[in-house]
Amino acid sequence: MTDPFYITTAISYPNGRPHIGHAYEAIATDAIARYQRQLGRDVRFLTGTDEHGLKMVQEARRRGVEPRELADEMSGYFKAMADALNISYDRFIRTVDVDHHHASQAIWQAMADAGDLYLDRYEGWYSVRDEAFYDESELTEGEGGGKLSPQGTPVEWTEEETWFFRLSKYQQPLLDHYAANPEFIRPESRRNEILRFVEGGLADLSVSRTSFDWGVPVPGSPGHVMYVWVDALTNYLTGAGYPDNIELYQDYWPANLHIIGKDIVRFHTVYWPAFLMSAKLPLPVSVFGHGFLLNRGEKMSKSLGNVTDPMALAERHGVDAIRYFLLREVSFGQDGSYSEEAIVTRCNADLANNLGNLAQRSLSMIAKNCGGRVPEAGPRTDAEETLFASIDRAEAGMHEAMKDLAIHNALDAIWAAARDANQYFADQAPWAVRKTDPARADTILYVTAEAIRRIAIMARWAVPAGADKLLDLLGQDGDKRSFEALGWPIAAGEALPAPQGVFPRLELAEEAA
Ligand code: ME8
Repeated sequence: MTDPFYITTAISYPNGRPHIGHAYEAIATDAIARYQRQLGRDVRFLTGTDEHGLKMVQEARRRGVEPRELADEMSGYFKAMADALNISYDRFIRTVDVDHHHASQAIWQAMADAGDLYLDRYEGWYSVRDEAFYDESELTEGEGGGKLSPQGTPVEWTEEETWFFRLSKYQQPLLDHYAANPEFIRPESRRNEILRFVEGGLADLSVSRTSFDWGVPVPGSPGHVMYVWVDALTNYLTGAGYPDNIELYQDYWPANLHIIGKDIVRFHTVYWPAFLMSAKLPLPVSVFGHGFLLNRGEKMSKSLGNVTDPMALAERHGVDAIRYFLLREVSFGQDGSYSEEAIVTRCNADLANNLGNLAQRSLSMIAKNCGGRVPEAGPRTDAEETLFASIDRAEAGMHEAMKDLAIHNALDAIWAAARDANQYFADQAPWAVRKTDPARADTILYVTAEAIRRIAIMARWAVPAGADKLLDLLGQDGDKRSFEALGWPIAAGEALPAPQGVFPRLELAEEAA
């Protein structure tokens, strides 16, 4: 396998429909996956749903259905969202899949063989909303007198016989791993948080449940199902063929990048590597904890009634607009805020007025004045040199930013070139120049088309539909859209299809205005 790159999202709980936070994570991960493909890497991209656990059991009970029925229905909405948002996953995994049960039991057996599992009685606090155990010292007093987890969710006292995993044994190996691999936890702020947590000591972890049966059965231990996070984390291995599909596994494990939200960094950078160490499996290269999306600066919640349906937003404004807004406006790694006004303002400025308008004007002139063929370019002036230097800078800036997964900075770099291309077109005014110097007007149109081509290739991983439409309008085949193709200038004489609008202007919806 040449240069494999295995990337994953978290798998979402399908106890309700997807919200915009789920859409954000899928879009950001997809952008990185597409970027890596354009670099020429052999990308495998996994996403899906996390269907076991008490949270699902309780929601199903509330609705008067079986957990499986709830999971089937809601998982369908997550898959439909991924498809609608142009998420280029290779597999949509469901933790009810047969091969996933098999993988979970295999890693369990490996941890048992390592002597890391023992039966004992669990007595402690559990948050169903977080599907997490908490130490008494981590809890705070809620307003109603009940105790709250560090995430602000209610906890309940739990007592049952369960299997335990010797997490305590892995404190030092984990600290050693963090020290030797600074890239393992990103960004830096999350890394520091985890270092402090692990340095504080690790208690063994309860990893099975006996009070309900909606989960992966523990091998050889009737009545026990695995703690939902044990099977959930294992999805990344299932998606790489573990344990039976040796070929897939050898190609893609260990994963290069797990993209997850900031609330579940502990599971991914403490429990997960400890399970893998115990099972003697290689660790993922990097875990990146992104921030949370806030609705006009406020946390989304059902009780506030401000949970946004990403599908409705995408239907109203278009998929590329939602993708571009979230990727450009939120500093990747930090929290970000969205509102309809902000989406409309940002997308009209960058997509419609800037790139879309430039393409529409220049391609219409090529259609009208150059017989619909890319014109010949004559000698370049300083104006052309300056524009191409700006595009070169954008390319370098994009790659530099993406090394740190600074997606927003990568887009900022690309759009600086788009602004310069617009300025070039306005300053050079080919419509006026044509009256006195048609050859020079042709050069300006050629250079503009070439600039749009390069910008579209650079923007493709973020706004795939619109960028591909631009490349169609420029007569560029599918094999001319990787980053390598940035160095293959558009050919004069190329016959172009009739120009069409790309990136339409957005209107603010009535109710949001
Ligand atoms: O945590 N903004 O599932 P989940 C941005 N099943 N991201 C958000 C968000 C918001 N407002 N709300 C949630 C789970 N997320 C587990 C994961 S992985 C082996 C198991 C992110 O449906 C959240 O941080 O609660 C997580 O990465 C993902 O959405 C799924 O959240």
